[in-house]
Amino acid sequence: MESVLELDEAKPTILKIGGSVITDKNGELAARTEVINRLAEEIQKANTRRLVIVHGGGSFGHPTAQKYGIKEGLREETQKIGFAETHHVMTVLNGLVMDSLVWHSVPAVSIMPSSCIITKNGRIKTFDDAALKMLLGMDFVPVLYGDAVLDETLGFTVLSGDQLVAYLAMKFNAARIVIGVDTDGLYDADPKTAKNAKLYTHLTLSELEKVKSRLAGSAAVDVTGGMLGKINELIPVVAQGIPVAIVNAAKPNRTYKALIGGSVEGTLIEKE
Ligand code: IP8
Repeated sequence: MESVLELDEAKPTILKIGGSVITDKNGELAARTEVINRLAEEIQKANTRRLVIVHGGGSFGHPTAQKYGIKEGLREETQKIGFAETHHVMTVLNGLVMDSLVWHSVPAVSIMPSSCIITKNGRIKTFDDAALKMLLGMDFVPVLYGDAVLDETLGFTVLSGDQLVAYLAMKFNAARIVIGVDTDGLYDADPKTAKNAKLYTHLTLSELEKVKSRLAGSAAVDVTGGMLGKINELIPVVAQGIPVAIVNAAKPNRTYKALIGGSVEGTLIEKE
């Protein structure tokens, strides 16, 4: 069966760009500027109407957040500089993404999640989305990212780009989500370690739920943690009828092709 992503230009498209695509996760503060530039070119070429971009943290947000235990919340004063540092390095990575988008003539405007979102126990509780709505209505391209945010119960925490994508898609009734990762899509095992890992080209909601329980029950939880987290966020989105395309954004043109719609080179997830 051919996996085809339908386009509805009146509704927003949410594009997630994985931190592992735009940074080198083995380094520290190691941006892949050539990849960022290529993606900016693809985004400009696709010229998608009502596009929202969310990017991840990669080797910017994650090592700092981990060093200070930011996700687990505020327990001691010394973590405060860690919260500030985690947020700051995300603004640095965001600056590099913005630089590239704007110089490629994409009318992108950055929205800082830590300034408009408060979570409760790690889940988004309030989101002041007035600016985002207005930007979208004026055909700007709002750009958000995983960030260190304030949390009503924990003091602060880490908000993943994946939670943000799912939240935005449901809140704005998105036409579709495109997720750019550094593998060819969603596999039945980690393709980086399992040689015979099989790529899913199309999944329904019930098949996705089965994949989730397989991944959750396998010994490979650690290595697939990122993908399992994504699946958890995506299940309610797909249940709401929003299709999701997972493509390899590290390879040229896959993101462009997913953005212009039609046949998906990767994994397409649909309700039925
Ligand atoms: O890479 C996390 O965003 P993600 C951002 O989308 C931070 O999980 C601050 C680590």
